[in-house]
Amino acid sequence: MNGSIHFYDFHPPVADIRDEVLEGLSRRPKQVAPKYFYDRRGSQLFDAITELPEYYPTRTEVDILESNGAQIAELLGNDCMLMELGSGSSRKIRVLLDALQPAAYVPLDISRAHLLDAATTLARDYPQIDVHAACTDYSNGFELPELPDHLARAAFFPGSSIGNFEPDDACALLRRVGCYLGEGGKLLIGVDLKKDTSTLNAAYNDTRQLTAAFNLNLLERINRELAADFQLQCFEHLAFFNEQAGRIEMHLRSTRDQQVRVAGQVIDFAEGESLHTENSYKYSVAEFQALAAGSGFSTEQVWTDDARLFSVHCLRYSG
Ligand code: AVI
Repeated sequence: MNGSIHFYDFHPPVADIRDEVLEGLSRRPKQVAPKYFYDRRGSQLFDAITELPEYYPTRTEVDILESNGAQIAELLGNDCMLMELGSGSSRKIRVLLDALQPAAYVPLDISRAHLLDAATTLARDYPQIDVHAACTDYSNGFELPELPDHLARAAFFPGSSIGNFEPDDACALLRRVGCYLGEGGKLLIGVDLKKDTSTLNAAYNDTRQLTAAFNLNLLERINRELAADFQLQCFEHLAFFNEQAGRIEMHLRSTRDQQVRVAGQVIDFAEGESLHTENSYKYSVAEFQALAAGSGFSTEQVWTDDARLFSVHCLRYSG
């Protein structure tokens, strides 16, 4: 059988990005959504972060997937159409493709160049699988191509990217995934677990400062795409676990009073003022199961590593 590759571009237009960034900069505290980290360089930096000794989530999740591939395949079923949210460099999916042998793979990602590279390589390496790659902001509605409707649907949402959404938004997103899957559809989702604060803080403050570079690259992207003049040396990376909220927060803190132009508007920053760039919620297994239940999913199976750093849940949508 010969697989084929289809590419669908639903990337938001620059005007939408400008409006959303300006709206975030007008808030108190200022904020920009983490989805804007992922231009080509941001995606490359994120890939490098996943290899860092301090950043345990990726290797732990891959270990869990590799150790439980046969059982995962049994629960998700072969020959399905497997959608992946936030596919990035599509590395983890290889473990699943090997175990599951789906008929079609539907990677969704907001980073166009990264998605295209990854989907092309994957289609070459797995010629028996049809690849339908869609560049889309899945956090904001669910724009999808026309897809074959004769295959059972399953979804994979790895990396604890669900933690980058506010709990209410996470619920709404899971509900949309459920509607796409239909009743009985399976979702395999990776969720980072609550743990000691020092391990969490180290994962977002690595000694090579790749996370700092990833955070600051957001300003470089805004400079390039929205005719802005952020001076990167006048902002510093700040990341810490907010125990009360149960999340890592990332910020860019202004090191001086300054004015920045963004798309023709002047934005004032006071010394010490922060631009909030990301939340990364951490859940206990029970907390996440409750969130999933609120979105119409029941738990079929949960796997964790021995140190209970990370969890992978197989969920079933019941509407
Ligand atoms: C993509 N996401 C799950 C990562 C996280 O851990 O929240 C993004 C990240 N931010 C800093 N390091 C990694």
